[in-house]
Amino acid sequence: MIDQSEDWLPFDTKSIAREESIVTEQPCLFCRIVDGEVPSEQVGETDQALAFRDVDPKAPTHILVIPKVHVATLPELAASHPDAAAAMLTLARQAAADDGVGDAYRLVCNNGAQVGQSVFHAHLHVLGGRPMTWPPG
Ligand code: DGP
Repeated sequence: MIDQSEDWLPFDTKSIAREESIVTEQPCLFCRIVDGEVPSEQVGETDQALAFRDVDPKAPTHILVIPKVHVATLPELAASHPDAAAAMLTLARQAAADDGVGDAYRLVCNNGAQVGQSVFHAHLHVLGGRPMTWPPG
């Protein structure tokens, strides 16, 4: 009978796997932008939120507003850090006004991979500066 347990091994395989995942796990892109490790064109900041231009703009104004704290989705952020979620809305409005579109902007939150979320750090898209159709695709 083969002993399939790992008890006989002279080291703790579970803790090695844990450490390897810490080393190999990709750090969150937007956390790296918050930390300044990844450059971005910042257009606004508060103590809880950051606004910067989307690298692949879909409108003349296309700004991303993110919380500085790492939470994967906006609904989760609203539950765990409601003040940071409110700060995002305030900063979105300010960033749109500063970008010259006043209060005529669309806020988009792609919540979940199935509807287009590709970065799992909560964010709002602030879109403006051109006519928009409804419903979105
Ligand atoms: P979403 O697909 O809803 O998760 O939006 C993520 C957005 O992030 C997408 O519109 C492109 C943008 N993005 C991805 N990588 C970068 C980056 O390195 N810098 C900036 N400024 N935006 C990025």
